[in-house]
Amino acid sequence: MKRLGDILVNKEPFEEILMGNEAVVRAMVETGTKVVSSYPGSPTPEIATAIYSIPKDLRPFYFEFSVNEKVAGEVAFGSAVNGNLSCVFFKSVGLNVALDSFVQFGLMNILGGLVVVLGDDPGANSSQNEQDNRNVYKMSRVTVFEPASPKEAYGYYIKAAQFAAKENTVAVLRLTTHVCHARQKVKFGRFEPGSTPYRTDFDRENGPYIALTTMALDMKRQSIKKLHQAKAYVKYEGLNTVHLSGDSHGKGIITSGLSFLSVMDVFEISKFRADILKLGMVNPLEEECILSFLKDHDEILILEELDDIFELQIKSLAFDNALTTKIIGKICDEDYIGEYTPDRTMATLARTWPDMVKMPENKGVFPFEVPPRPAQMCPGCGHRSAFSAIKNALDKEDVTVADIGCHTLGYMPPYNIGEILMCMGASMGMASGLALFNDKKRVVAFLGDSTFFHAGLPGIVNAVFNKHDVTLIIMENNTTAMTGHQDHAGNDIPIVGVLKGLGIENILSCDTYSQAKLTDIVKQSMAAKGLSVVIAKHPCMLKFTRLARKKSGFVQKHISIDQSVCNKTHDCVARFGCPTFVRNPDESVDINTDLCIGDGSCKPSCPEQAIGFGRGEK
Ligand SMILES: Cc1ncc(C[n+]2csc(CCOP(=O)(O)OP(=O)(O)O)c2C)c(N)n1
Repeated sequence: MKRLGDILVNKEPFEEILMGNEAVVRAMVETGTKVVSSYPGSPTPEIATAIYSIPKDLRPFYFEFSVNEKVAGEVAFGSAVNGNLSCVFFKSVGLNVALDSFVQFGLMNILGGLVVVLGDDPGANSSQNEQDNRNVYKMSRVTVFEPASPKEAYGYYIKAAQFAAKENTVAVLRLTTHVCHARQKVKFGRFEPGSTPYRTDFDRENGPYIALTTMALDMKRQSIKKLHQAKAYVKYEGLNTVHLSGDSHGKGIITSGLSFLSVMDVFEISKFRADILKLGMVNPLEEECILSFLKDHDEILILEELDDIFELQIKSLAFDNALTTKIIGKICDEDYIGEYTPDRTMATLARTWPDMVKMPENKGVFPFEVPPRPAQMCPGCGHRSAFSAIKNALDKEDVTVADIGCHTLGYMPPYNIGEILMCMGASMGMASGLALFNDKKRVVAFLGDSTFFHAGLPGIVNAVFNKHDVTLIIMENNTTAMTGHQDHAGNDIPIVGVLKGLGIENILSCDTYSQAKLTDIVKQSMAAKGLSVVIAKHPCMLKFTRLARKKSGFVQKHISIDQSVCNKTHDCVARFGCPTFVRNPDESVDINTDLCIGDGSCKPSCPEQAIGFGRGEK
């Protein structure tokens, strides 16, 4: 079988089953995208995995993980005003970080063209909220393409790139979780290596590039004009498509993206039919096709996940044109929440047209039972050892402030550390606020090492500058673990050096497996005034063991329990909480050797010292 990296740079057209995220990379290759940047986040990190699968000497573009989404966007933009077709990709909430720059993109004359691939996450499958970024696109006056499948993700990237390059502007490719992760057979086109050189043509004459005073208003006029061009483009390319059923009884559905596929799934198992207008460009809305669809139907259901973005625009369009078509949108609070799965879509159709659509009795459209899988730290995770040790340093009334990353899981039993969580890098600022006028409770903030560079630094600088009394614990595992082990700036820039450079004097650090020492230094740190920092280090063991297993001569170690010593206090299960431990009905404890990585981090958890390595192991 051919490797993904080779497939992605194939010169000849080919057909292959690829994930949506992978198909997007092939589109980058074919369109001559020259600079790509990102900060990792689900549902888009597999785009980077696919890029890395292409050997560096064959990769036809430059790729970097930037320190955060804002910088990533600026890098891609800078290269695009140099004349290159560029791309930045990140997750839904990444747009909040990038926003200060993102709102300016539409104002600029972007010589080469810029594509922003944005992974929205209806259902908050892997995000702290399920924000609908379509709200932002309208404000930012950007053109947005929304595919429903991997095949369309590939095709729409190409369209977005063509439009952006033609109009010297920015275009967004709006992906959602299942479009990113679905697999589909896709027909790919030709790739001509070397046909697009890197360009460095920035010239201020191509501007204005200084978005100030009256120039900002002229630039806004330009951005409005480009939206008109977008409407012409979508019409010309036929990206908004009408699917006639021939049996619709005057009923129509306006939808886009994954909701379109859910309607098709419902059609497959029911006799109900309606005509569909599928919007391929979701900002701006091209009014002509919508108006003619409205005029051709008596009743229209607008089926859109999350917010009522289409609904409000389409209702106002109908009002302005004095149309009498009945338009049905969201009717209750729940309609704004979660993914429009086939089940959910069928229920919505049955609610809208009860005479024509019936929900199957007692079961959904797809009656699969998926067992719940609560998140948990991996066996050997250094964060577990850290929380186990830090818990011993905390008093009941101390306040612990979480941040985003694998270490967020400290909020779960048995540790219950991290009582408030907002977004990346927010722990330090929140902790500072919590510490104000607070003599009774000590405040401890947590921060991952990737997040330290991403958005953590301003909060730390603020705490130094304003002399806040907080203990910050940096959970240093040398990787961006939760999103799949991407490198970050901390791999080259020592965090301790940065902290010292900020004038922080009270910095202690230790390996998290040295639990007694860690408890001790956290206590010391919490006794200090001002900002004190503990660096709790241990490499991510999932990454470490994966690499170790690939080395020749690797021998898998295991932990064993000396049953003659174990007195069933269950500290290993109840206080340390490694999933490797199995508590038997007779109260004895065993090791699940399929999970155990034999690192020994659990040994200090047993007061009887019943935990040791397997026979002959150290
Ligand atoms: C603004 C934003 N960008 C990206 C993400 C995705 N994300 C969730 S956890 C995480 C990793 C954080 O890494 P680190 O701080 O090193 O903590 P670790 O997971 O390694 O413990 C990322 C990037 C996010 N939630 N928000």
